[in-house]
Amino acid sequence: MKSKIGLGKEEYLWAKNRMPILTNLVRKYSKNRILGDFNLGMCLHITKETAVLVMGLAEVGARISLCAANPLSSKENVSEFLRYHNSNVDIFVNRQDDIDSFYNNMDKVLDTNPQIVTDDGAELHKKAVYRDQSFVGGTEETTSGVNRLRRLSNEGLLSYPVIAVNESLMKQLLDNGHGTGQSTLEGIINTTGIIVASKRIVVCGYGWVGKGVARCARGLGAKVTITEVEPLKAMEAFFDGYEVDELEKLLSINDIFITCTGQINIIGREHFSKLKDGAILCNAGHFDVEIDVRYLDRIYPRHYEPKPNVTCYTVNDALGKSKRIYVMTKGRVVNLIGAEGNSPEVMDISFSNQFLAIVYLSKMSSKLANRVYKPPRKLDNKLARLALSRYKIRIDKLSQEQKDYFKK
Ligand code: RBV
Repeated sequence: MKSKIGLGKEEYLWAKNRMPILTNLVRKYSKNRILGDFNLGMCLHITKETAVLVMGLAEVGARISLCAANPLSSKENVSEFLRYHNSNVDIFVNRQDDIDSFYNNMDKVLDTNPQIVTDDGAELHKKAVYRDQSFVGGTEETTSGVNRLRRLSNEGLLSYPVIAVNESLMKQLLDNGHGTGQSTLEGIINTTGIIVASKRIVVCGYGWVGKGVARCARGLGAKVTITEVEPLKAMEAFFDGYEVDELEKLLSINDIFITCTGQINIIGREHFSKLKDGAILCNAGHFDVEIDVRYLDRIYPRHYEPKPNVTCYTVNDALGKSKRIYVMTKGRVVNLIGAEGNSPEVMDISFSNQFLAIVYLSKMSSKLANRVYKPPRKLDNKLARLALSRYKIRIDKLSQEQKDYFKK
């Protein structure tokens, strides 16, 4: 039987072979060890794709301390592989779902005095603020994290520059817009084994992630309805051909609810008893706050797990009739816990962005203010060209006459 380390290595290599953009960047920068002796603190989902990023950073000279961005998303084989395969990588990850050690591990990463921190969800950034700890700079991978960092920045609490990798258009298009949609449906299918075709699915939130989830669900044959609070996004969803309605009206007639909002209590105590028997609830947003699982656990302590990653609660409706509702992956990121997260091809773009942002900070941070920066469009264009050449797609060039016409 193969060891966990051996299996982790195979997964790492599988991902690496599908992440050529990042691998080429690493090759290019490893000659002069561009991050030579730089100390990086990282809080990311510990997946095979993250292993490719971390091993790449070690190859260009960095020393890395890594902890998990979610108490349930770490892939054990991968963390075992990282633990034993690179002396430049320290990995702090414990038994799954142990919330105390999850946060303690962030402290352990910060205790190593990193010069640059990379986060997914801004928990590490937030902890650094509490600890009054500063860095050369930081990066942030996800929408919820960037929103938090902007709040910290507005309150004048940010003491170092942060590059919001999430706001690169390439990241939003591919990772948020396509990757998460597919991996969310994978999470639901892997975990429950249901057929999606014919199901009535509600997608709460029509941002980048909601759009991708809705598209994938519709592509698999579901009847999709969107809920929104922003009129422009609701109009967009309507003209993309979806039903749009208030959640309250949808509770009793839909089979699956997927939250993609970044907000709290999207499906809360006032909703559970109105759901139909057998309804499935899951969350694709970064934090486990969108479905009020804490309320369910408190009020229905006799819940049980009919299968891994599915919790069944029996609730009574207004007429006293009991029904079962199923919450997936404890209301946490269904795409990373129920499946493997976004595909290596998608993470190739996201993590190339991270890699370039870290290299940029290592050289340029003294020229930056203590605020949140959007990656420059120039970088997006560069990554788009690299991605097009990876897929052997050629595009046209403007003629001189056309360039002159634009100047007029
Ligand atoms: N995400 N990482 C993976 N396979 O490592 N999959 C998804 C992976 C990131 C993604 O970039 C998103 O912004 C974030 O997880 C949400 O926490």
